[in-house]
Parts: sequence; structure tokens; C-alpha cells
Amino acid sequence: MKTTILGYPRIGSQRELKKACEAFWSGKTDKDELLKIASELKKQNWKQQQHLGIDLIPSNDFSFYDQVLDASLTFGCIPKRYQDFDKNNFLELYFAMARGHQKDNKDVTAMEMTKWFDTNYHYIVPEFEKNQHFEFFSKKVVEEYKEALALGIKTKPVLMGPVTFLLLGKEKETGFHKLDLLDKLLPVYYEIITELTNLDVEYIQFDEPCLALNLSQKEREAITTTYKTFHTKFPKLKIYLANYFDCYGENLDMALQLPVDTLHLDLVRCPSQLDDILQSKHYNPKTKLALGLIDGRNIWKNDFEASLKIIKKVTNTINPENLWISASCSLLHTPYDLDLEINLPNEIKQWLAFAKQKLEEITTLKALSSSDNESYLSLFEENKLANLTRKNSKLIHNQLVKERISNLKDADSRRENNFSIRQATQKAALNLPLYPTTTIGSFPQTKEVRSWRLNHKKGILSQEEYNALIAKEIEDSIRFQEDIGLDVLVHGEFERNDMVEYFGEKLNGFAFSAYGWVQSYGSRCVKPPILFGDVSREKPMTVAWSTYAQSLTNIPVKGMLTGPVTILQWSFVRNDQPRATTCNQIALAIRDEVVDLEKNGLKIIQIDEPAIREGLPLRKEDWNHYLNWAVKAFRISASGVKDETQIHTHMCYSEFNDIISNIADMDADVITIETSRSEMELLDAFVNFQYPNEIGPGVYDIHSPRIPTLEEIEALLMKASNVLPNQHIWVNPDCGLKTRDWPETKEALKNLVKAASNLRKKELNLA
Ligand code: THG
Ligand code: ZN
Repeated sequence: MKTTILGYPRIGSQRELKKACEAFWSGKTDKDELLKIASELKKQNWKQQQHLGIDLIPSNDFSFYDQVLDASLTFGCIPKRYQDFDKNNFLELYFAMARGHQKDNKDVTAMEMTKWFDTNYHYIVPEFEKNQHFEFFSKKVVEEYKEALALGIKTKPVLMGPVTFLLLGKEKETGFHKLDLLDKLLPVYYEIITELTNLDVEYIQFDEPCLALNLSQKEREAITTTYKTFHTKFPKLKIYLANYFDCYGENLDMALQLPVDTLHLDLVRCPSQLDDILQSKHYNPKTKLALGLIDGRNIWKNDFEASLKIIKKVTNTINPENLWISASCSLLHTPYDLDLEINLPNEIKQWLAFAKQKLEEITTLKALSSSDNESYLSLFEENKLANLTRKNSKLIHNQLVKERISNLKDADSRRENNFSIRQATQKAALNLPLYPTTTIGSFPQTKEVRSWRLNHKKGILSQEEYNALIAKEIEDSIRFQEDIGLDVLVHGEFERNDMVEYFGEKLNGFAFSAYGWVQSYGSRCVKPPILFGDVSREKPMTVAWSTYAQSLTNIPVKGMLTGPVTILQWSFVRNDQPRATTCNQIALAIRDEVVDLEKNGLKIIQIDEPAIREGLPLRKEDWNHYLNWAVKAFRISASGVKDETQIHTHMCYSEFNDIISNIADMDADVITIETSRSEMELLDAFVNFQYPNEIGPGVYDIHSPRIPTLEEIEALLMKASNVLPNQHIWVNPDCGLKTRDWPETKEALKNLVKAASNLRKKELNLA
């Protein structure tokens, strides 16, 4: 039995890589400094794994921005718009593709970014054209192997598998299918493998997480062809094939027949596949199995007793020589090191394992499963005790919350009347014009606003001083919105850090790490709250600032909340009860807040659910179950108010063509969505499906500092009005404005209001 992992976090335990990249981008430091810090981080990671007893350590799991972008560059898959970049200035080209580039007479947009499977990590989408050319361009995979070798570590280089790489990409022109490019792509792999095997590489890890999806016959055949060819051409190469995030499902029979050395199994997401494999007539006992027992997506200590039972069962049939002990997926999605957390309550801390602790768990499991190892027995007892304390902890269990959940009635997830009745009531109560204008909620989080929060946390600003600054900022934003003539205002969320962290900090059942950063995209990180226990709301969370904002104006101000599914999705969630139950607990807490906002005079309340699409299971057969409880949780949070109170929701990055009827089931009175970057492509969903409620398709791409012109906004609105009933259309940006600066925000919003007003006039002339 041996130990291995698929990948390690790379941002640095103190976010060194984030800081180094941002310093480099701003011109404060040079390339040598960035490369030096990167080398140091790689070295620390490798040495750490070696020190803690990982037998086969990955390389090429490091990345300056994203591993899929790295793969694009490895295969020379560089879109034409970057052709003016000097190929010898690799980092400039690389970061231009990642972030866009606007200097030295060059002005190119970034490549698109989207969610990595069902995680909160974003990857850069490969772009393909019909006559796509591939070549072995970036030699990073070879260089990193050599770099580790120089430190005395013979690693397992990690490569994105060719089929997953193609399936994750996007055809930028019509007339071909991306899988047709496989024949052109494979020769580049042969070249890479040749170079690696010439350096005596024994193992290569191919990541093919597309195996967790419902593949077509053609896609399955592409996998078979690929790995058969690799084996034929490189019979001595040991192929470590990694699937993760879900079961192999109907791809299992095919996978079992592949001529690979090792199949990696995510036994956290799919424990049942082990029995399927052991009983399958296709399983060749010479194929090694990597048991992904340690959860790479969460921060709880492993249950050694349960894991050892599984290992024992496997070793009844399979020679231990043919087994790896591993984590379910790359540890990229977990924070670095629990030892850094000095402020977490000790009782909670003893239940947790971050990446470094997970390495220890992997090696301990290996030691414990060789029966003669007495010295590890105390670690076993310690683990057992920690899990037992967690199970019975008073911190976790709140009888009142449990009773409230078991008393939930169907009526709790229904508004008083259906939408058409509510719409009439709200029309009378709100008196809004046709094409009402609004924004999504947040306004620029300027350096000053961030510094107030930091100084308040440090004790430099008193609560009173901090509140006064926030109050003034809210007042300014309300005046600005009144001045330009928006119809529904927001307070701007200057008092909030992250939209999930802010609520977590106010709810019971959550704990917070100090250094628990996880990469979200590029240099951007999030610090997911740790949802460890029954969730309840102690007191109102947002009422004070929202009512203050409303007190400044006669125009309606929206109350702004994060929805239950998004709070769940962007937290590290307890694994001792179904996610649906936890989600309902959050829903009830948000519902109480919604009701309090209504009581305090807020006529419109927005409950954001940007993460509802990302929570969708990877396999279609699991969709219904998820959508049922997720939609219901949203409805519970929204249904405590009177008909006349208008509920909004907002979603981003939602390719929701396939779940549009479930989105409609959420029954929000108004939904605002991200559509502008795709030129309203998303509205295709509304051609065949009559979305019943009101809708604001975003007409301003807030991810770009560019100010949209009046004409552009009008054109987008015209497109929307071709598909949607005019009486249902709202006019708003794509998303919150917190990452923007004030000058461009102001100009853009003025254009937006003007566009709506022009459209109204046109309507009047027609009438
Ligand atoms: N919150 C959480 N998850 C998210 C988003 C979010 N996932 C999707 C999307 N939004 C990701 N976008 C971002 C945008 C900005 C930042 C992180 C994710 C960001 N982070 C700061 C950084 O890395 O410098 C750190 C956060 C802070 O200072 O509070 O700017 O909105 N949970
Ligand atoms: Zn958004």
C-alpha cells in the first residue's frame, strides 16, 4: 500500500502567491521576484508532502493562475487575438489570456472564465477554432518535474486529460465539434510523454473528471481511444487516471477495461462504486485502485474507523500492493494548515483537518492498515474520540431549531396568492413605471471602505466612528441614485465583507478561520465559513442599515440578503446530516430576517442565489432531488411576507437553459440575471419557455471597467423585449458593482437610466 495525492493548494499559507502576482501585475515587482516566490512555494509543498510521508508526490499542480489555462498553453492552444504577444515573454502572454491586457498599444480582452465542476473555483475556458493548431508550447510540466528532481523528489507529473480538456473548451466558430480535434491534440501528448519518459518519469497522472459526467457514446469512445493509444505507444508508462467529484457511473465498465496502471476513486462523493468495482466482471485485479477516502472538498477530520473498514474490505479481494490511499480530489479546494488557527474554539478545532492535516491522515491510515503498527494506535484512539465529541457536542445541537424543521408545513413554502394576484397588489403598492430601473445591490468597495473595516477590526476605529463613516457612504449613495433617477434603490452594502461571510458571522452554527483561504479565481480567494452546527438567527442582521437607508428617501429601497442555497454552497458544510436539512435551517433564519425587514417598512426584498446553478449535481439522475430541496429552501426563505411585498432574486454565471422551469418554481416576483457578456444568449431559454414572473436581464457587463454606451444598452433592451413581455422587463446591470470604481459606475448607470427612459418614450409613441 502506498500514499499519493492529486494536487496541493498553491496560493501559499499566507497567500504569498496572491500577493506576489498582484505586486507583479501592478508593476511593483519584476518577473524574477515572482518566479522566486513561486519556486519557494513549490519547494515548500513538495518538502511538506515528503516530510509527512506521501509516497508519490504530484508536480505540475502548481499554477500562476489556473491549471486549465496552463493546459491551453501546454498544447499551444492560444487564441488569435493574442498573436501580437512576444512568445518569449511567457508571463505577459499568459496573464493577458487570463486577465486581458491594455497597454503598449495592445488592447485585448481576457478569455472567458467559468465554474470548475460543482466547486467555487473558476477556470479559464479553452477556445477552439475549426482549424485549431496544437503544439507542445509551454514546457512547464517538464520543467516542474526537473525542479522537483533537483530537490531529490521523483514526482508524478499531472496533466489535464485530453478528453476533459476538449470538453471543457468552447468552439469559437461553427462547423465542427470540439471532440473532432482529438486526433490533432493527441500527437502533442505523445511528444510530452516522450520527453517525460526520457527523463525516467514512471507515473503520469491524467485528470479526466469528465468521467463523472453523463458522457455520450462518442465521448466514452474518445476516452478509450486515448488511453489505449497511450498504452500502445508507451507500454512502460504507468498511467494514473484520475476521476473525481462523483461516480464513474455508466462510464465504469469502460473505465475498468482501460489499460491503465491506476484508477482513482472519489470514495467521499461516491462510496458505492467500490462494491460495483469489486463485483464487476470487467475489473482486472492487476489494475491498481486509488482509494480517495480523505475529503478534498471539506475540512472535517476523517473517520478512521469507517475508512479502515473500507480498506479492510478491499484488501480481502485485492493485494495491498495494488492500493493507494489518497484524498478524494486535489486538495486545492481546502485551506492550508489548521495549525495556524489560534482563535478557533478548541472544541471545534479538534474536529477539523486542513490540507496539511489531511496529508497526515493519509499516511496514518496507511500505517494503521498494516496490522503490526502499534505506535499509531494512539492516533486511532485520538481520532475516534474527536469524532465522538463532535457527534455529541452541545455546540452542534439546538432542539428548538430541530423542532422548527420538523414542524415545517407545505404552506411555509408558498406565498399567500399566486404571482398574477401578487403582481397587481404590488403594482398598486409600489407604483413603478414600465421598465423599472434598479441595481443588484453592492456599490464600489473602495480602498477607503475596506480600510475602515480593517481599522475597525484592529480597534483603530471605534464602533461609533465606523458606523458614522458607513452611514455617510450610504447617504451619498442614496443621493446619487435619486439624482440619476433610479426607480428602486439599494443601500450599497458598504458594511459587508463577503456576501456569505457577513451572514455567517451573524448566525449561530458558524465558525471562522483566520487563514482558511481557498482560491476562487486567479489571485482572488474566499474564506468559506465553517458551518458546524444547527443554524439559527439570534437577532436581526440587516434591518438597521436597510431601514436607515429607507429613512433617507421616499423612493423604495431594496432589503438585501444572501439566500440559503448560496450560504450553504459557499461554506464548509457539516457532513453529519443531509445538506437539505442544513439548507432548510438557513432558510428559516433568512425567512425571519425577511419578515423583520417587511415589518420595518421595506417594500422590496432581494434574496440573492448566485450559487444555485453551481450546486447542481454533476450527474443528471441526481438533479431532481437537488432542485426540489434547493428551490423549496428558497421558497421557505421568501414566503413569510404579504402579497404586496415584492421579492427579488439575483443569479450570476447561470447557464440555466436546462433548469429554467425550476428557476420559475422559485417564484420570486422579480429575477435579475447575468446576460450582457453573452449578448443576451441566455435569453434563448426564454424563447421556448414562458417565464411567468418579472425579469431583469443584465444590460451592463460589470466585470469590465468599460462604460456601456446608451446605444449598446438600448440594443440589448430591444433584444430582451423581443423575447419577454414588456410589462415584465426590468432594467439593471449584470451583477453587483463592488469590484468597480465610482467614476465608471456613475457614467454607466446614467446611461442605463436614460436607455430605460428612451424605451418608455418609444412605447408611448407607439400607443
Ligand atoms: N463570495 C463567495 N464566493 C464567490 C463570490 C463571492 N464565488 C463566486 C464569485 N463571487 C467569485 N468572485 C470573487 C470576487 C472577488 C473576490 C473573491 C471571489 C475577492 N476576494 C478577496 C481577495 O482575494 O483579495 C478577499 C476577500 C476579502 O477581502 O474579503 O475579492 O462574492 N464566497
Ligand atoms: Zn451576480
